[in-house]
Amino acid sequence: MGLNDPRLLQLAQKIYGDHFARDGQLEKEYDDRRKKLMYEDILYNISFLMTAVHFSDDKIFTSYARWLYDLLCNLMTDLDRDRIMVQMKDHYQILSDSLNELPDDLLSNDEKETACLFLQKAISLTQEAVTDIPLSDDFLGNHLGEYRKAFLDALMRSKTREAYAVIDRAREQGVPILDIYEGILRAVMHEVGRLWHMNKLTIDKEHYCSSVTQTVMSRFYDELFLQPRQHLTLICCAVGSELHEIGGRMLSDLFEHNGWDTVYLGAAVPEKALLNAALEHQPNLIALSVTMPQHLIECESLVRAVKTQFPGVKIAVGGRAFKMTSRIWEKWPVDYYADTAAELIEWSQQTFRTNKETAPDNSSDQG
Ligand code: B12
Repeated sequence: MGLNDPRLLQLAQKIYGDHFARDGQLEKEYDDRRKKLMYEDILYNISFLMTAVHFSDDKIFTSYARWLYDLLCNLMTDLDRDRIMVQMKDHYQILSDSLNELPDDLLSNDEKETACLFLQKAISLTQEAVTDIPLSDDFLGNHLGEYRKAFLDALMRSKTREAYAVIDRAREQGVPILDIYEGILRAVMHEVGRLWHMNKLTIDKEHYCSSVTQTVMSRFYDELFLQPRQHLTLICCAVGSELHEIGGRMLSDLFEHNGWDTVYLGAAVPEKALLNAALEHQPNLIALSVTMPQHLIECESLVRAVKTQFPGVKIAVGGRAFKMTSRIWEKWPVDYYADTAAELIEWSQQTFRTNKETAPDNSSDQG
């Protein structure tokens, strides 16, 4: 078995051609530099495979396949891990299908069989590697860790139905909606952000994770909107040109689940629009969400405008941006800051119950 044999170069050229013929996307994803590197990699792959077969040691090939997958994920950060997996899987399959074309003096029939076996192992481990990423320490260290991991794994592999099934299972197994929202979905989205920051996840995958998370939440709407009413109104939104809106939406949904009437205005709400909404809906509480610190200036202006025009309305602020400050909310006329929706709900239960109990009951005077 000669690694420098010209027939191996021919094999590499065939594999290269077959791969482009099989997968129309490659032409768009690979510029000339990538094409050159791909061809070189095919030669490397063949030589590692031949070496592994020579020693009858699959690890020589599989450990290389794992290393190569990680390398490609780190180099081609415009492509998702699952897309790179598909490319590698196709490559190993085409290589496997092409081995028969090699003459026996280069690779005997037994060796071809062994090579095919090693290639199937490389395919399996590359498929598994899509979700094999170091996660942050506290991500799994909680009773909801198993659901978090399964939901994130499904998202990483773009398996929407599987992602839904994980959350359905959690609900069936008695996990309360509050824990599904703040214990699973929030934790997964924060992990998604960390993975994006570490270049382990593309922007389009981050968008996909956001949209699936939002549709998962909307699947609870029948349950959320059927709770007994408390006759209290919440307006919630994300301020400035803030596009991060899942946190605000989550908070609003959880208030609805607690019997509040909620008016959720979504992302990037201008000051005037919020003030109009406050006039129309006469809320008891306005919750403002800020994720990017550059929207804090608009948030402060909004807080002051609301307090001036609607002095009786309580205002709460929250979101990631506040965690990046030295407790800036203490300098603003806000009634409450909280890290989670659960904390704000608890505070509201105390605050508005007390208000109701201490409020003068004028009903008999009017009778
Ligand atoms: C999803 C996401 C997006 C989506 C948003 C989609 C959508 N429809 O909302 C998209 C793709 C649009 C996006 C865009 C960007 N993003 Co982004 N994004 C995220 C990500 C991964 C998750 C956000 C999320 O949904 N979290 C889940 C919710 C449930 O959690 P939460 O927002 O923290 O809300 C909870 C609490 O904070 C609290 N809370 C929230 N609001 C309020 C309000 C009150 C009153 C209270 C009491 C509590 C409260 O309760 C909520 C429930 O527990 C974060 C990572 C992260 N750590 O958050 C990055 C992240 C916020 N994004 C980041 C960046 C850099 C960007 C972009 C600039 C670039 C990019 N990634 O594409 C743009 C900027 C867009 C813009 N103009 O605003 C950075 C910000 C870094 C920084 N320096 O601040 C992060 C942290 C990613 C990272 N690790 O670097 N992003």
